[in-house]
Amino acid sequence: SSKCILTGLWRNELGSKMQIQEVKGDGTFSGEYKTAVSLARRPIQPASLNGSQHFDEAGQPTFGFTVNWKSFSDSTTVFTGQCFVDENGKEILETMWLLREKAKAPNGWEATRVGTNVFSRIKGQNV
Ligand code: B9F
Repeated sequence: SSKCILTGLWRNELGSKMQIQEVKGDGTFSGEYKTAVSLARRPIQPASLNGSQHFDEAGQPTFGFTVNWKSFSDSTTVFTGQCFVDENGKEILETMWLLREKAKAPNGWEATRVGTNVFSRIKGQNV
């Protein structure tokens, strides 16, 4: 079928990869995020992710997940997006993200970054 389930291995246009494990009956899932980019002094480490997806009859579900960069940074990124499947069965995840950098005090205008990422499924790695 053309229904998109997030389980599997995905790569975005930056080269970052994420592995999403089994999506549970209530739509929740967890996995691992390996960012290809970082501005931290400490080396990049895999980060845990936790999220939730809808189950959509049309197979183009929305979802959200949180990445906790705790192994090398005090910051947190949230992603929200939607899975689309084209007529050839190719799946993409169209997302936007917000990254909160730890600030020393409230009201810091500079503490949140925003952006977009598009993920494609890495072939043969959908289990
Ligand atoms: O580089 C980020 C970071 C946070 C605090 C010090 C370094 C951690 C990695 C974020 C990776 C982002 C991108 N990767 C990807 O696949 S998450 C959204 C993008 N999509 C310096 C200070 C605050 C940010 C950078 Fe930092």
